[in-house]
Parts: sequence; C-alpha cells; structure tokens
Amino acid sequence: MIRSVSIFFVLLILSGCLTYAISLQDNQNLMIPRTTQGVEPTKESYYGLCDDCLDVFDLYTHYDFKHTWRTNSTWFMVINEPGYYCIDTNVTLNCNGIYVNASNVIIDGKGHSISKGDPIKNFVGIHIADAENVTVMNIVLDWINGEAMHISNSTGIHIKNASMSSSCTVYVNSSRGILISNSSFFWCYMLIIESSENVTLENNYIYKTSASIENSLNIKLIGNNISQEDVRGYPCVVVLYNSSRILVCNNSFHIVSLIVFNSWNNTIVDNYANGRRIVYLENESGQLVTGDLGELILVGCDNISVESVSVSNMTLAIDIFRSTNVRLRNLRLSENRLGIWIDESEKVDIYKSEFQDLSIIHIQASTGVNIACNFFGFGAHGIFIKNSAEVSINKNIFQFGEISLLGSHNNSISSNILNRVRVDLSNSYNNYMYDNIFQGYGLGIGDSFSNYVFNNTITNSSYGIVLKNASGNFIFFNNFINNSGDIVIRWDSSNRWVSPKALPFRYGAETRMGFLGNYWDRYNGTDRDGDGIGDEPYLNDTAPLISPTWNYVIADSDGDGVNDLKEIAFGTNPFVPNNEHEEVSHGVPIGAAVLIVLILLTVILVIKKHKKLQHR
Ligand SMILES: [Ca+2]
Ligand SMILES: [Ca+2]
Ligand SMILES: [Ca+2]
Repeated sequence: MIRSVSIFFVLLILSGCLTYAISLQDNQNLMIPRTTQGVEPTKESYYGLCDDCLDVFDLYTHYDFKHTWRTNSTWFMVINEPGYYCIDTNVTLNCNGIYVNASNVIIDGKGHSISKGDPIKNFVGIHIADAENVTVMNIVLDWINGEAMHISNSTGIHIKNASMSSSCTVYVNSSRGILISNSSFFWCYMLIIESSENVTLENNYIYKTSASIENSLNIKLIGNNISQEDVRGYPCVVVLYNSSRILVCNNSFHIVSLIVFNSWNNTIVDNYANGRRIVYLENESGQLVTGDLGELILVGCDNISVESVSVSNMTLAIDIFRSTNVRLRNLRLSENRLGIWIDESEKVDIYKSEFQDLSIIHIQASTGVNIACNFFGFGAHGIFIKNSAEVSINKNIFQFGEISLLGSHNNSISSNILNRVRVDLSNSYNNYMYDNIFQGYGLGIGDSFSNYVFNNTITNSSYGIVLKNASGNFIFFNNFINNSGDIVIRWDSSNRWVSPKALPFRYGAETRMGFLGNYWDRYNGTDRDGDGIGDEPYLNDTAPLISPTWNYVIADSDGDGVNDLKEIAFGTNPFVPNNEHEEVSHGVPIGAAVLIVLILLTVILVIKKHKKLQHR
C-alpha cells in the first residue's frame, strides 16, 4: 500500500509536466530587460516537479480502511446467519451496505445495484469479516468513494459477476482462498490484496483501476483485461510489492504497467501489453532482450543486454529492480509516462537511445548508472535521481525537460547540450557539472553543498543560477551569456565564485598562475594588466574573466589526461599524474572549437527567431 498509493502521486505530479510543456515560449526571456538579478523561476519550475513527486513516493499515505465500517456503524443489512440472501431491487444508501460475519452465505444481487448516495462519507458497500464460504454474485456496487468491498480475516470467498465502480476501492486483507472472477472494476481507485494467500483474480475486466498486491503469497492473476484509455490520463499500474509466488498469466494489459518491487519467485508469462509481449526476467543472467515489447521487467538480474527495444504507450516501459550490469542500448521509448525506472540497482548503462514524449528516467537508491549519448526529444521529460550515487549523465542532447538530483552525491552531469532543461540539485553534495551548454534554463541549487559547477555555458535563461540556502558550492570558469539575469540568491547562500585553487592558464601570449572566476557578459570592468582577469569584482566573483572561457588555455600540467581545472575540481594533484580518477579522464570535454560552433548556432537561431517575431 505504501508504495502503490504513492506511485500514483508520483505519476500524478509528473503529469504536471504537461501543462508546463504547453506554456513554454522559445526565448521569450530575450524580451525581459537584463539585470544582474535574474527572474526567479516559479516553485514548480525550480523545485516543485521532481522533488515533490519523489518525496511523496516514500510517504505512508495509507487509507484507514480497517476502521471505516466501525466508525459508521449503521448498516443497511447485517448477515450473521448462514443462508441464501437475495436483493430484489436497486437501492441507494446513505449508510454502509451489507455486513457479513457468518459462514456459508450466498448473496445474490440478481443483477441489482447498491449505490452509495453520499459521495463524501466513507461507507463500505459489502464487508465480509471473519467468515468462511461466502459467495457474492450478480451485483452492481456503484460506490463513489469509500470501499465497495472489504474482505477481512476470511476464507473461501467467491465474488463473481460483480461490478464495482466510481473511485472506490476493493480491499482484501488477511484472507485466504479468495476467488474474484468474471467481474468488472470500472474507474475504481484501487484493488488491494494485502497480507493474504491464495487469492485468484480471473477473467475480470479491470478498467482505469490499479491493483496492488502487497505482503501476499500465492496470488494468481489469470486472463484479466487490465486497461485504461490514455497514457496521459490518470495513471494506473499493477504493483507487486513484498510478495512472492505470484502467477501473472494470459493477461492483456493496455497502457497499465506491471511493476515489481521486492517480490520474488514469480511466474509472469504469456502476458501482452498493447498487443506486444511483456518480458519478465527474474534472477536471470547472460540474456539478450530485443524487439518491440509491451513492457520489460528485470528483477534480481545480472549481466543483461537490452538492445533495439521499443516500448510505447505504457505507464512504465522498463522496470529494473535490484539488478546489476544491465546494458540498454538503441532503445526507443515514446509516449510512456515513465520510460525507465531503476531501483536498488547497480551498473546500468543507457546508451544511444531515444526518449520522446514523457518517458522519464527515474533512478533511486542505485549506483553506477551511466546515461550517455542519448537523445531526449521535445516532449521528453528528463531524468530524476533520488538517493543515488555515481550516476553519470554524459554527452546527451536534451530538447526539453528536467534533470533533478535529490539527496544524491558523487554524480556527474557533463558535456551535455541542455536545451530548455532545468537542472536542479536539492539536498545533494559532491556533484560535478561541467562542460555543459545550458540554453533557455539555468541551474538551480537548493540546500546543497560542495558541488562543482565549471566550464559550462549558460545562455538565454531568465536566470543563470538560482541558489537557495546553498553554501560551499564552487561555481567557476563558466560563461554567463545573454541571460536576462545572472544569479538569484535566496536565504543564506554563500558560495565560491572562483576556482578552488590558483592554477596555471594562458591568456593571450602569456601563461600565468591565478584564480579563475566566471565570464559574465554584462561585466564591464577593466583589465589593466591584460591577464584576462577583471580588475573589479563582479557580484561575489573576485576574478571575473574578461572574455569567454575558450580564450583561456588550461594545461594538463602532469600530462595524465585530466586538465588542471578538472584536477582542482576533483581534488587530484594537477602536477602529479593520477590514476585514481580514471573515470574523469575518459569524459572528453567539449573543446573550445565545438563550444564556439554551438554558441554560434544558438546565436543564429536566436537571431532568426527574433527576426520572425519582428516580421509578425
Ligand atoms: Ca587583470
Ligand atoms: Ca592532469
Ligand atoms: Ca594529476
């Protein structure tokens, strides 16, 4: 319940991205008069999106199902003796429905409906408690909100030809030997099976309804039709959580995804999503997965290659739980609410893949995830990283979205082209952002320390960097060009705007030793000694660069393949060859020439755009 409920919140909040996509205007910030103080992004643009949705994932938002019937003690009907009970007419109730605590009972609705008259009160439709051998059939529970059906501490219960609808829940708790068949669940909030054994859901129609199987054993889902109409609507999932020996067989999924958390010894076979097969691998190694899939689920796997796989139109396309050495390449994920979910995993590579239309990568409690050389299209929504380390985002092109780090450290974002991508750090430390080009949005750092931001170019943003309650971060050797404001500082933020140490650099003909600040295009200080460092400070930058960074040559003094600037950022010795940071050395920085070309392209695009606007 913990996770399943909160997954909804995650997805629901992610859906906020959609409105944000629509409201964007290209380079509209060019119209804003330029000041040194940028325009602070709104809450949802800066913090809101990721950090709220990720936090909520861990919240224990449990409905207090177990007590609802006691607090509303009025029942339309109480059955405490065995027998055959019929319902001969449709009824609308302003109280609880039928309470069964006798065994050997049959309730036959004969096709009639029991409707909940009060949409607010938390009434229960049918509650079967401490009973054995009860059948409920041919009944319609039109039960807006509250629980349509609650089965607790019971055995041998059969629900058949029943229909339940209207944002209600169906809750099976601490029960065994339950069969729910040939029934429909239409627009229910959730179907929950908790702490139960031998529960079978067979041949049901489950529409716009999520199902959660938690702390349960020997549960069977067979031949159900589980669907919703729109990937952008209210997201639905089927979650297996802390459960084992689950059989999921011959089900037809449409948009709704199956998600497996910490559940083992499952048999998941012959299922289809959107007409394509669902691949489930548990405790496998050395496998190659390829082709157009409905969904891919890896649980406890090692050494898996996933190549040329496409998944579209699912709530979640690829679910990776507690797996290691997974290589994903040439994927094409589009129109999925979540593209890849990586949880409690290590060493996952996502390479040369394409993400379109939502398809968010969500990484949590994982280490060693490398995301390189991918393309994130105009509708893709980026990467969320929570409580993870050693995630590398390198050489990707983003057209839109957000990269968000929450409670994460020792991650790097390098050599990416970030068009209209918000990069936010929250409660994160020792992260490295370098050699990136930010266009349209800058960088936000909140409640974070010891992060290193260097050799980036930030252009065309309404703010360059936003710092909120963030101290001890190093921001140096970046270019701030054509932003309507350079920095926004909120609360107690004190950071360092020059290189952590002095280093040798060449500017013009001479090589000198000194601290390097940032290039700010609106800085108009003098440089009387011609060393490339301005004579007056700019804001808190005591060594502002007089021209963009590509006019300064940074050496690799010890010839170990890592330039002195990076050595200083990574804390290695620029004068002693080092091997301890080899991962740094194979991140090829964007060279000055490439940078210039990219900036020229940007400028051309901006001019074109501007001209277009003038012509209107
Ligand atoms: Ca100077
Ligand atoms: Ca070096
Ligand atoms: Ca060195």
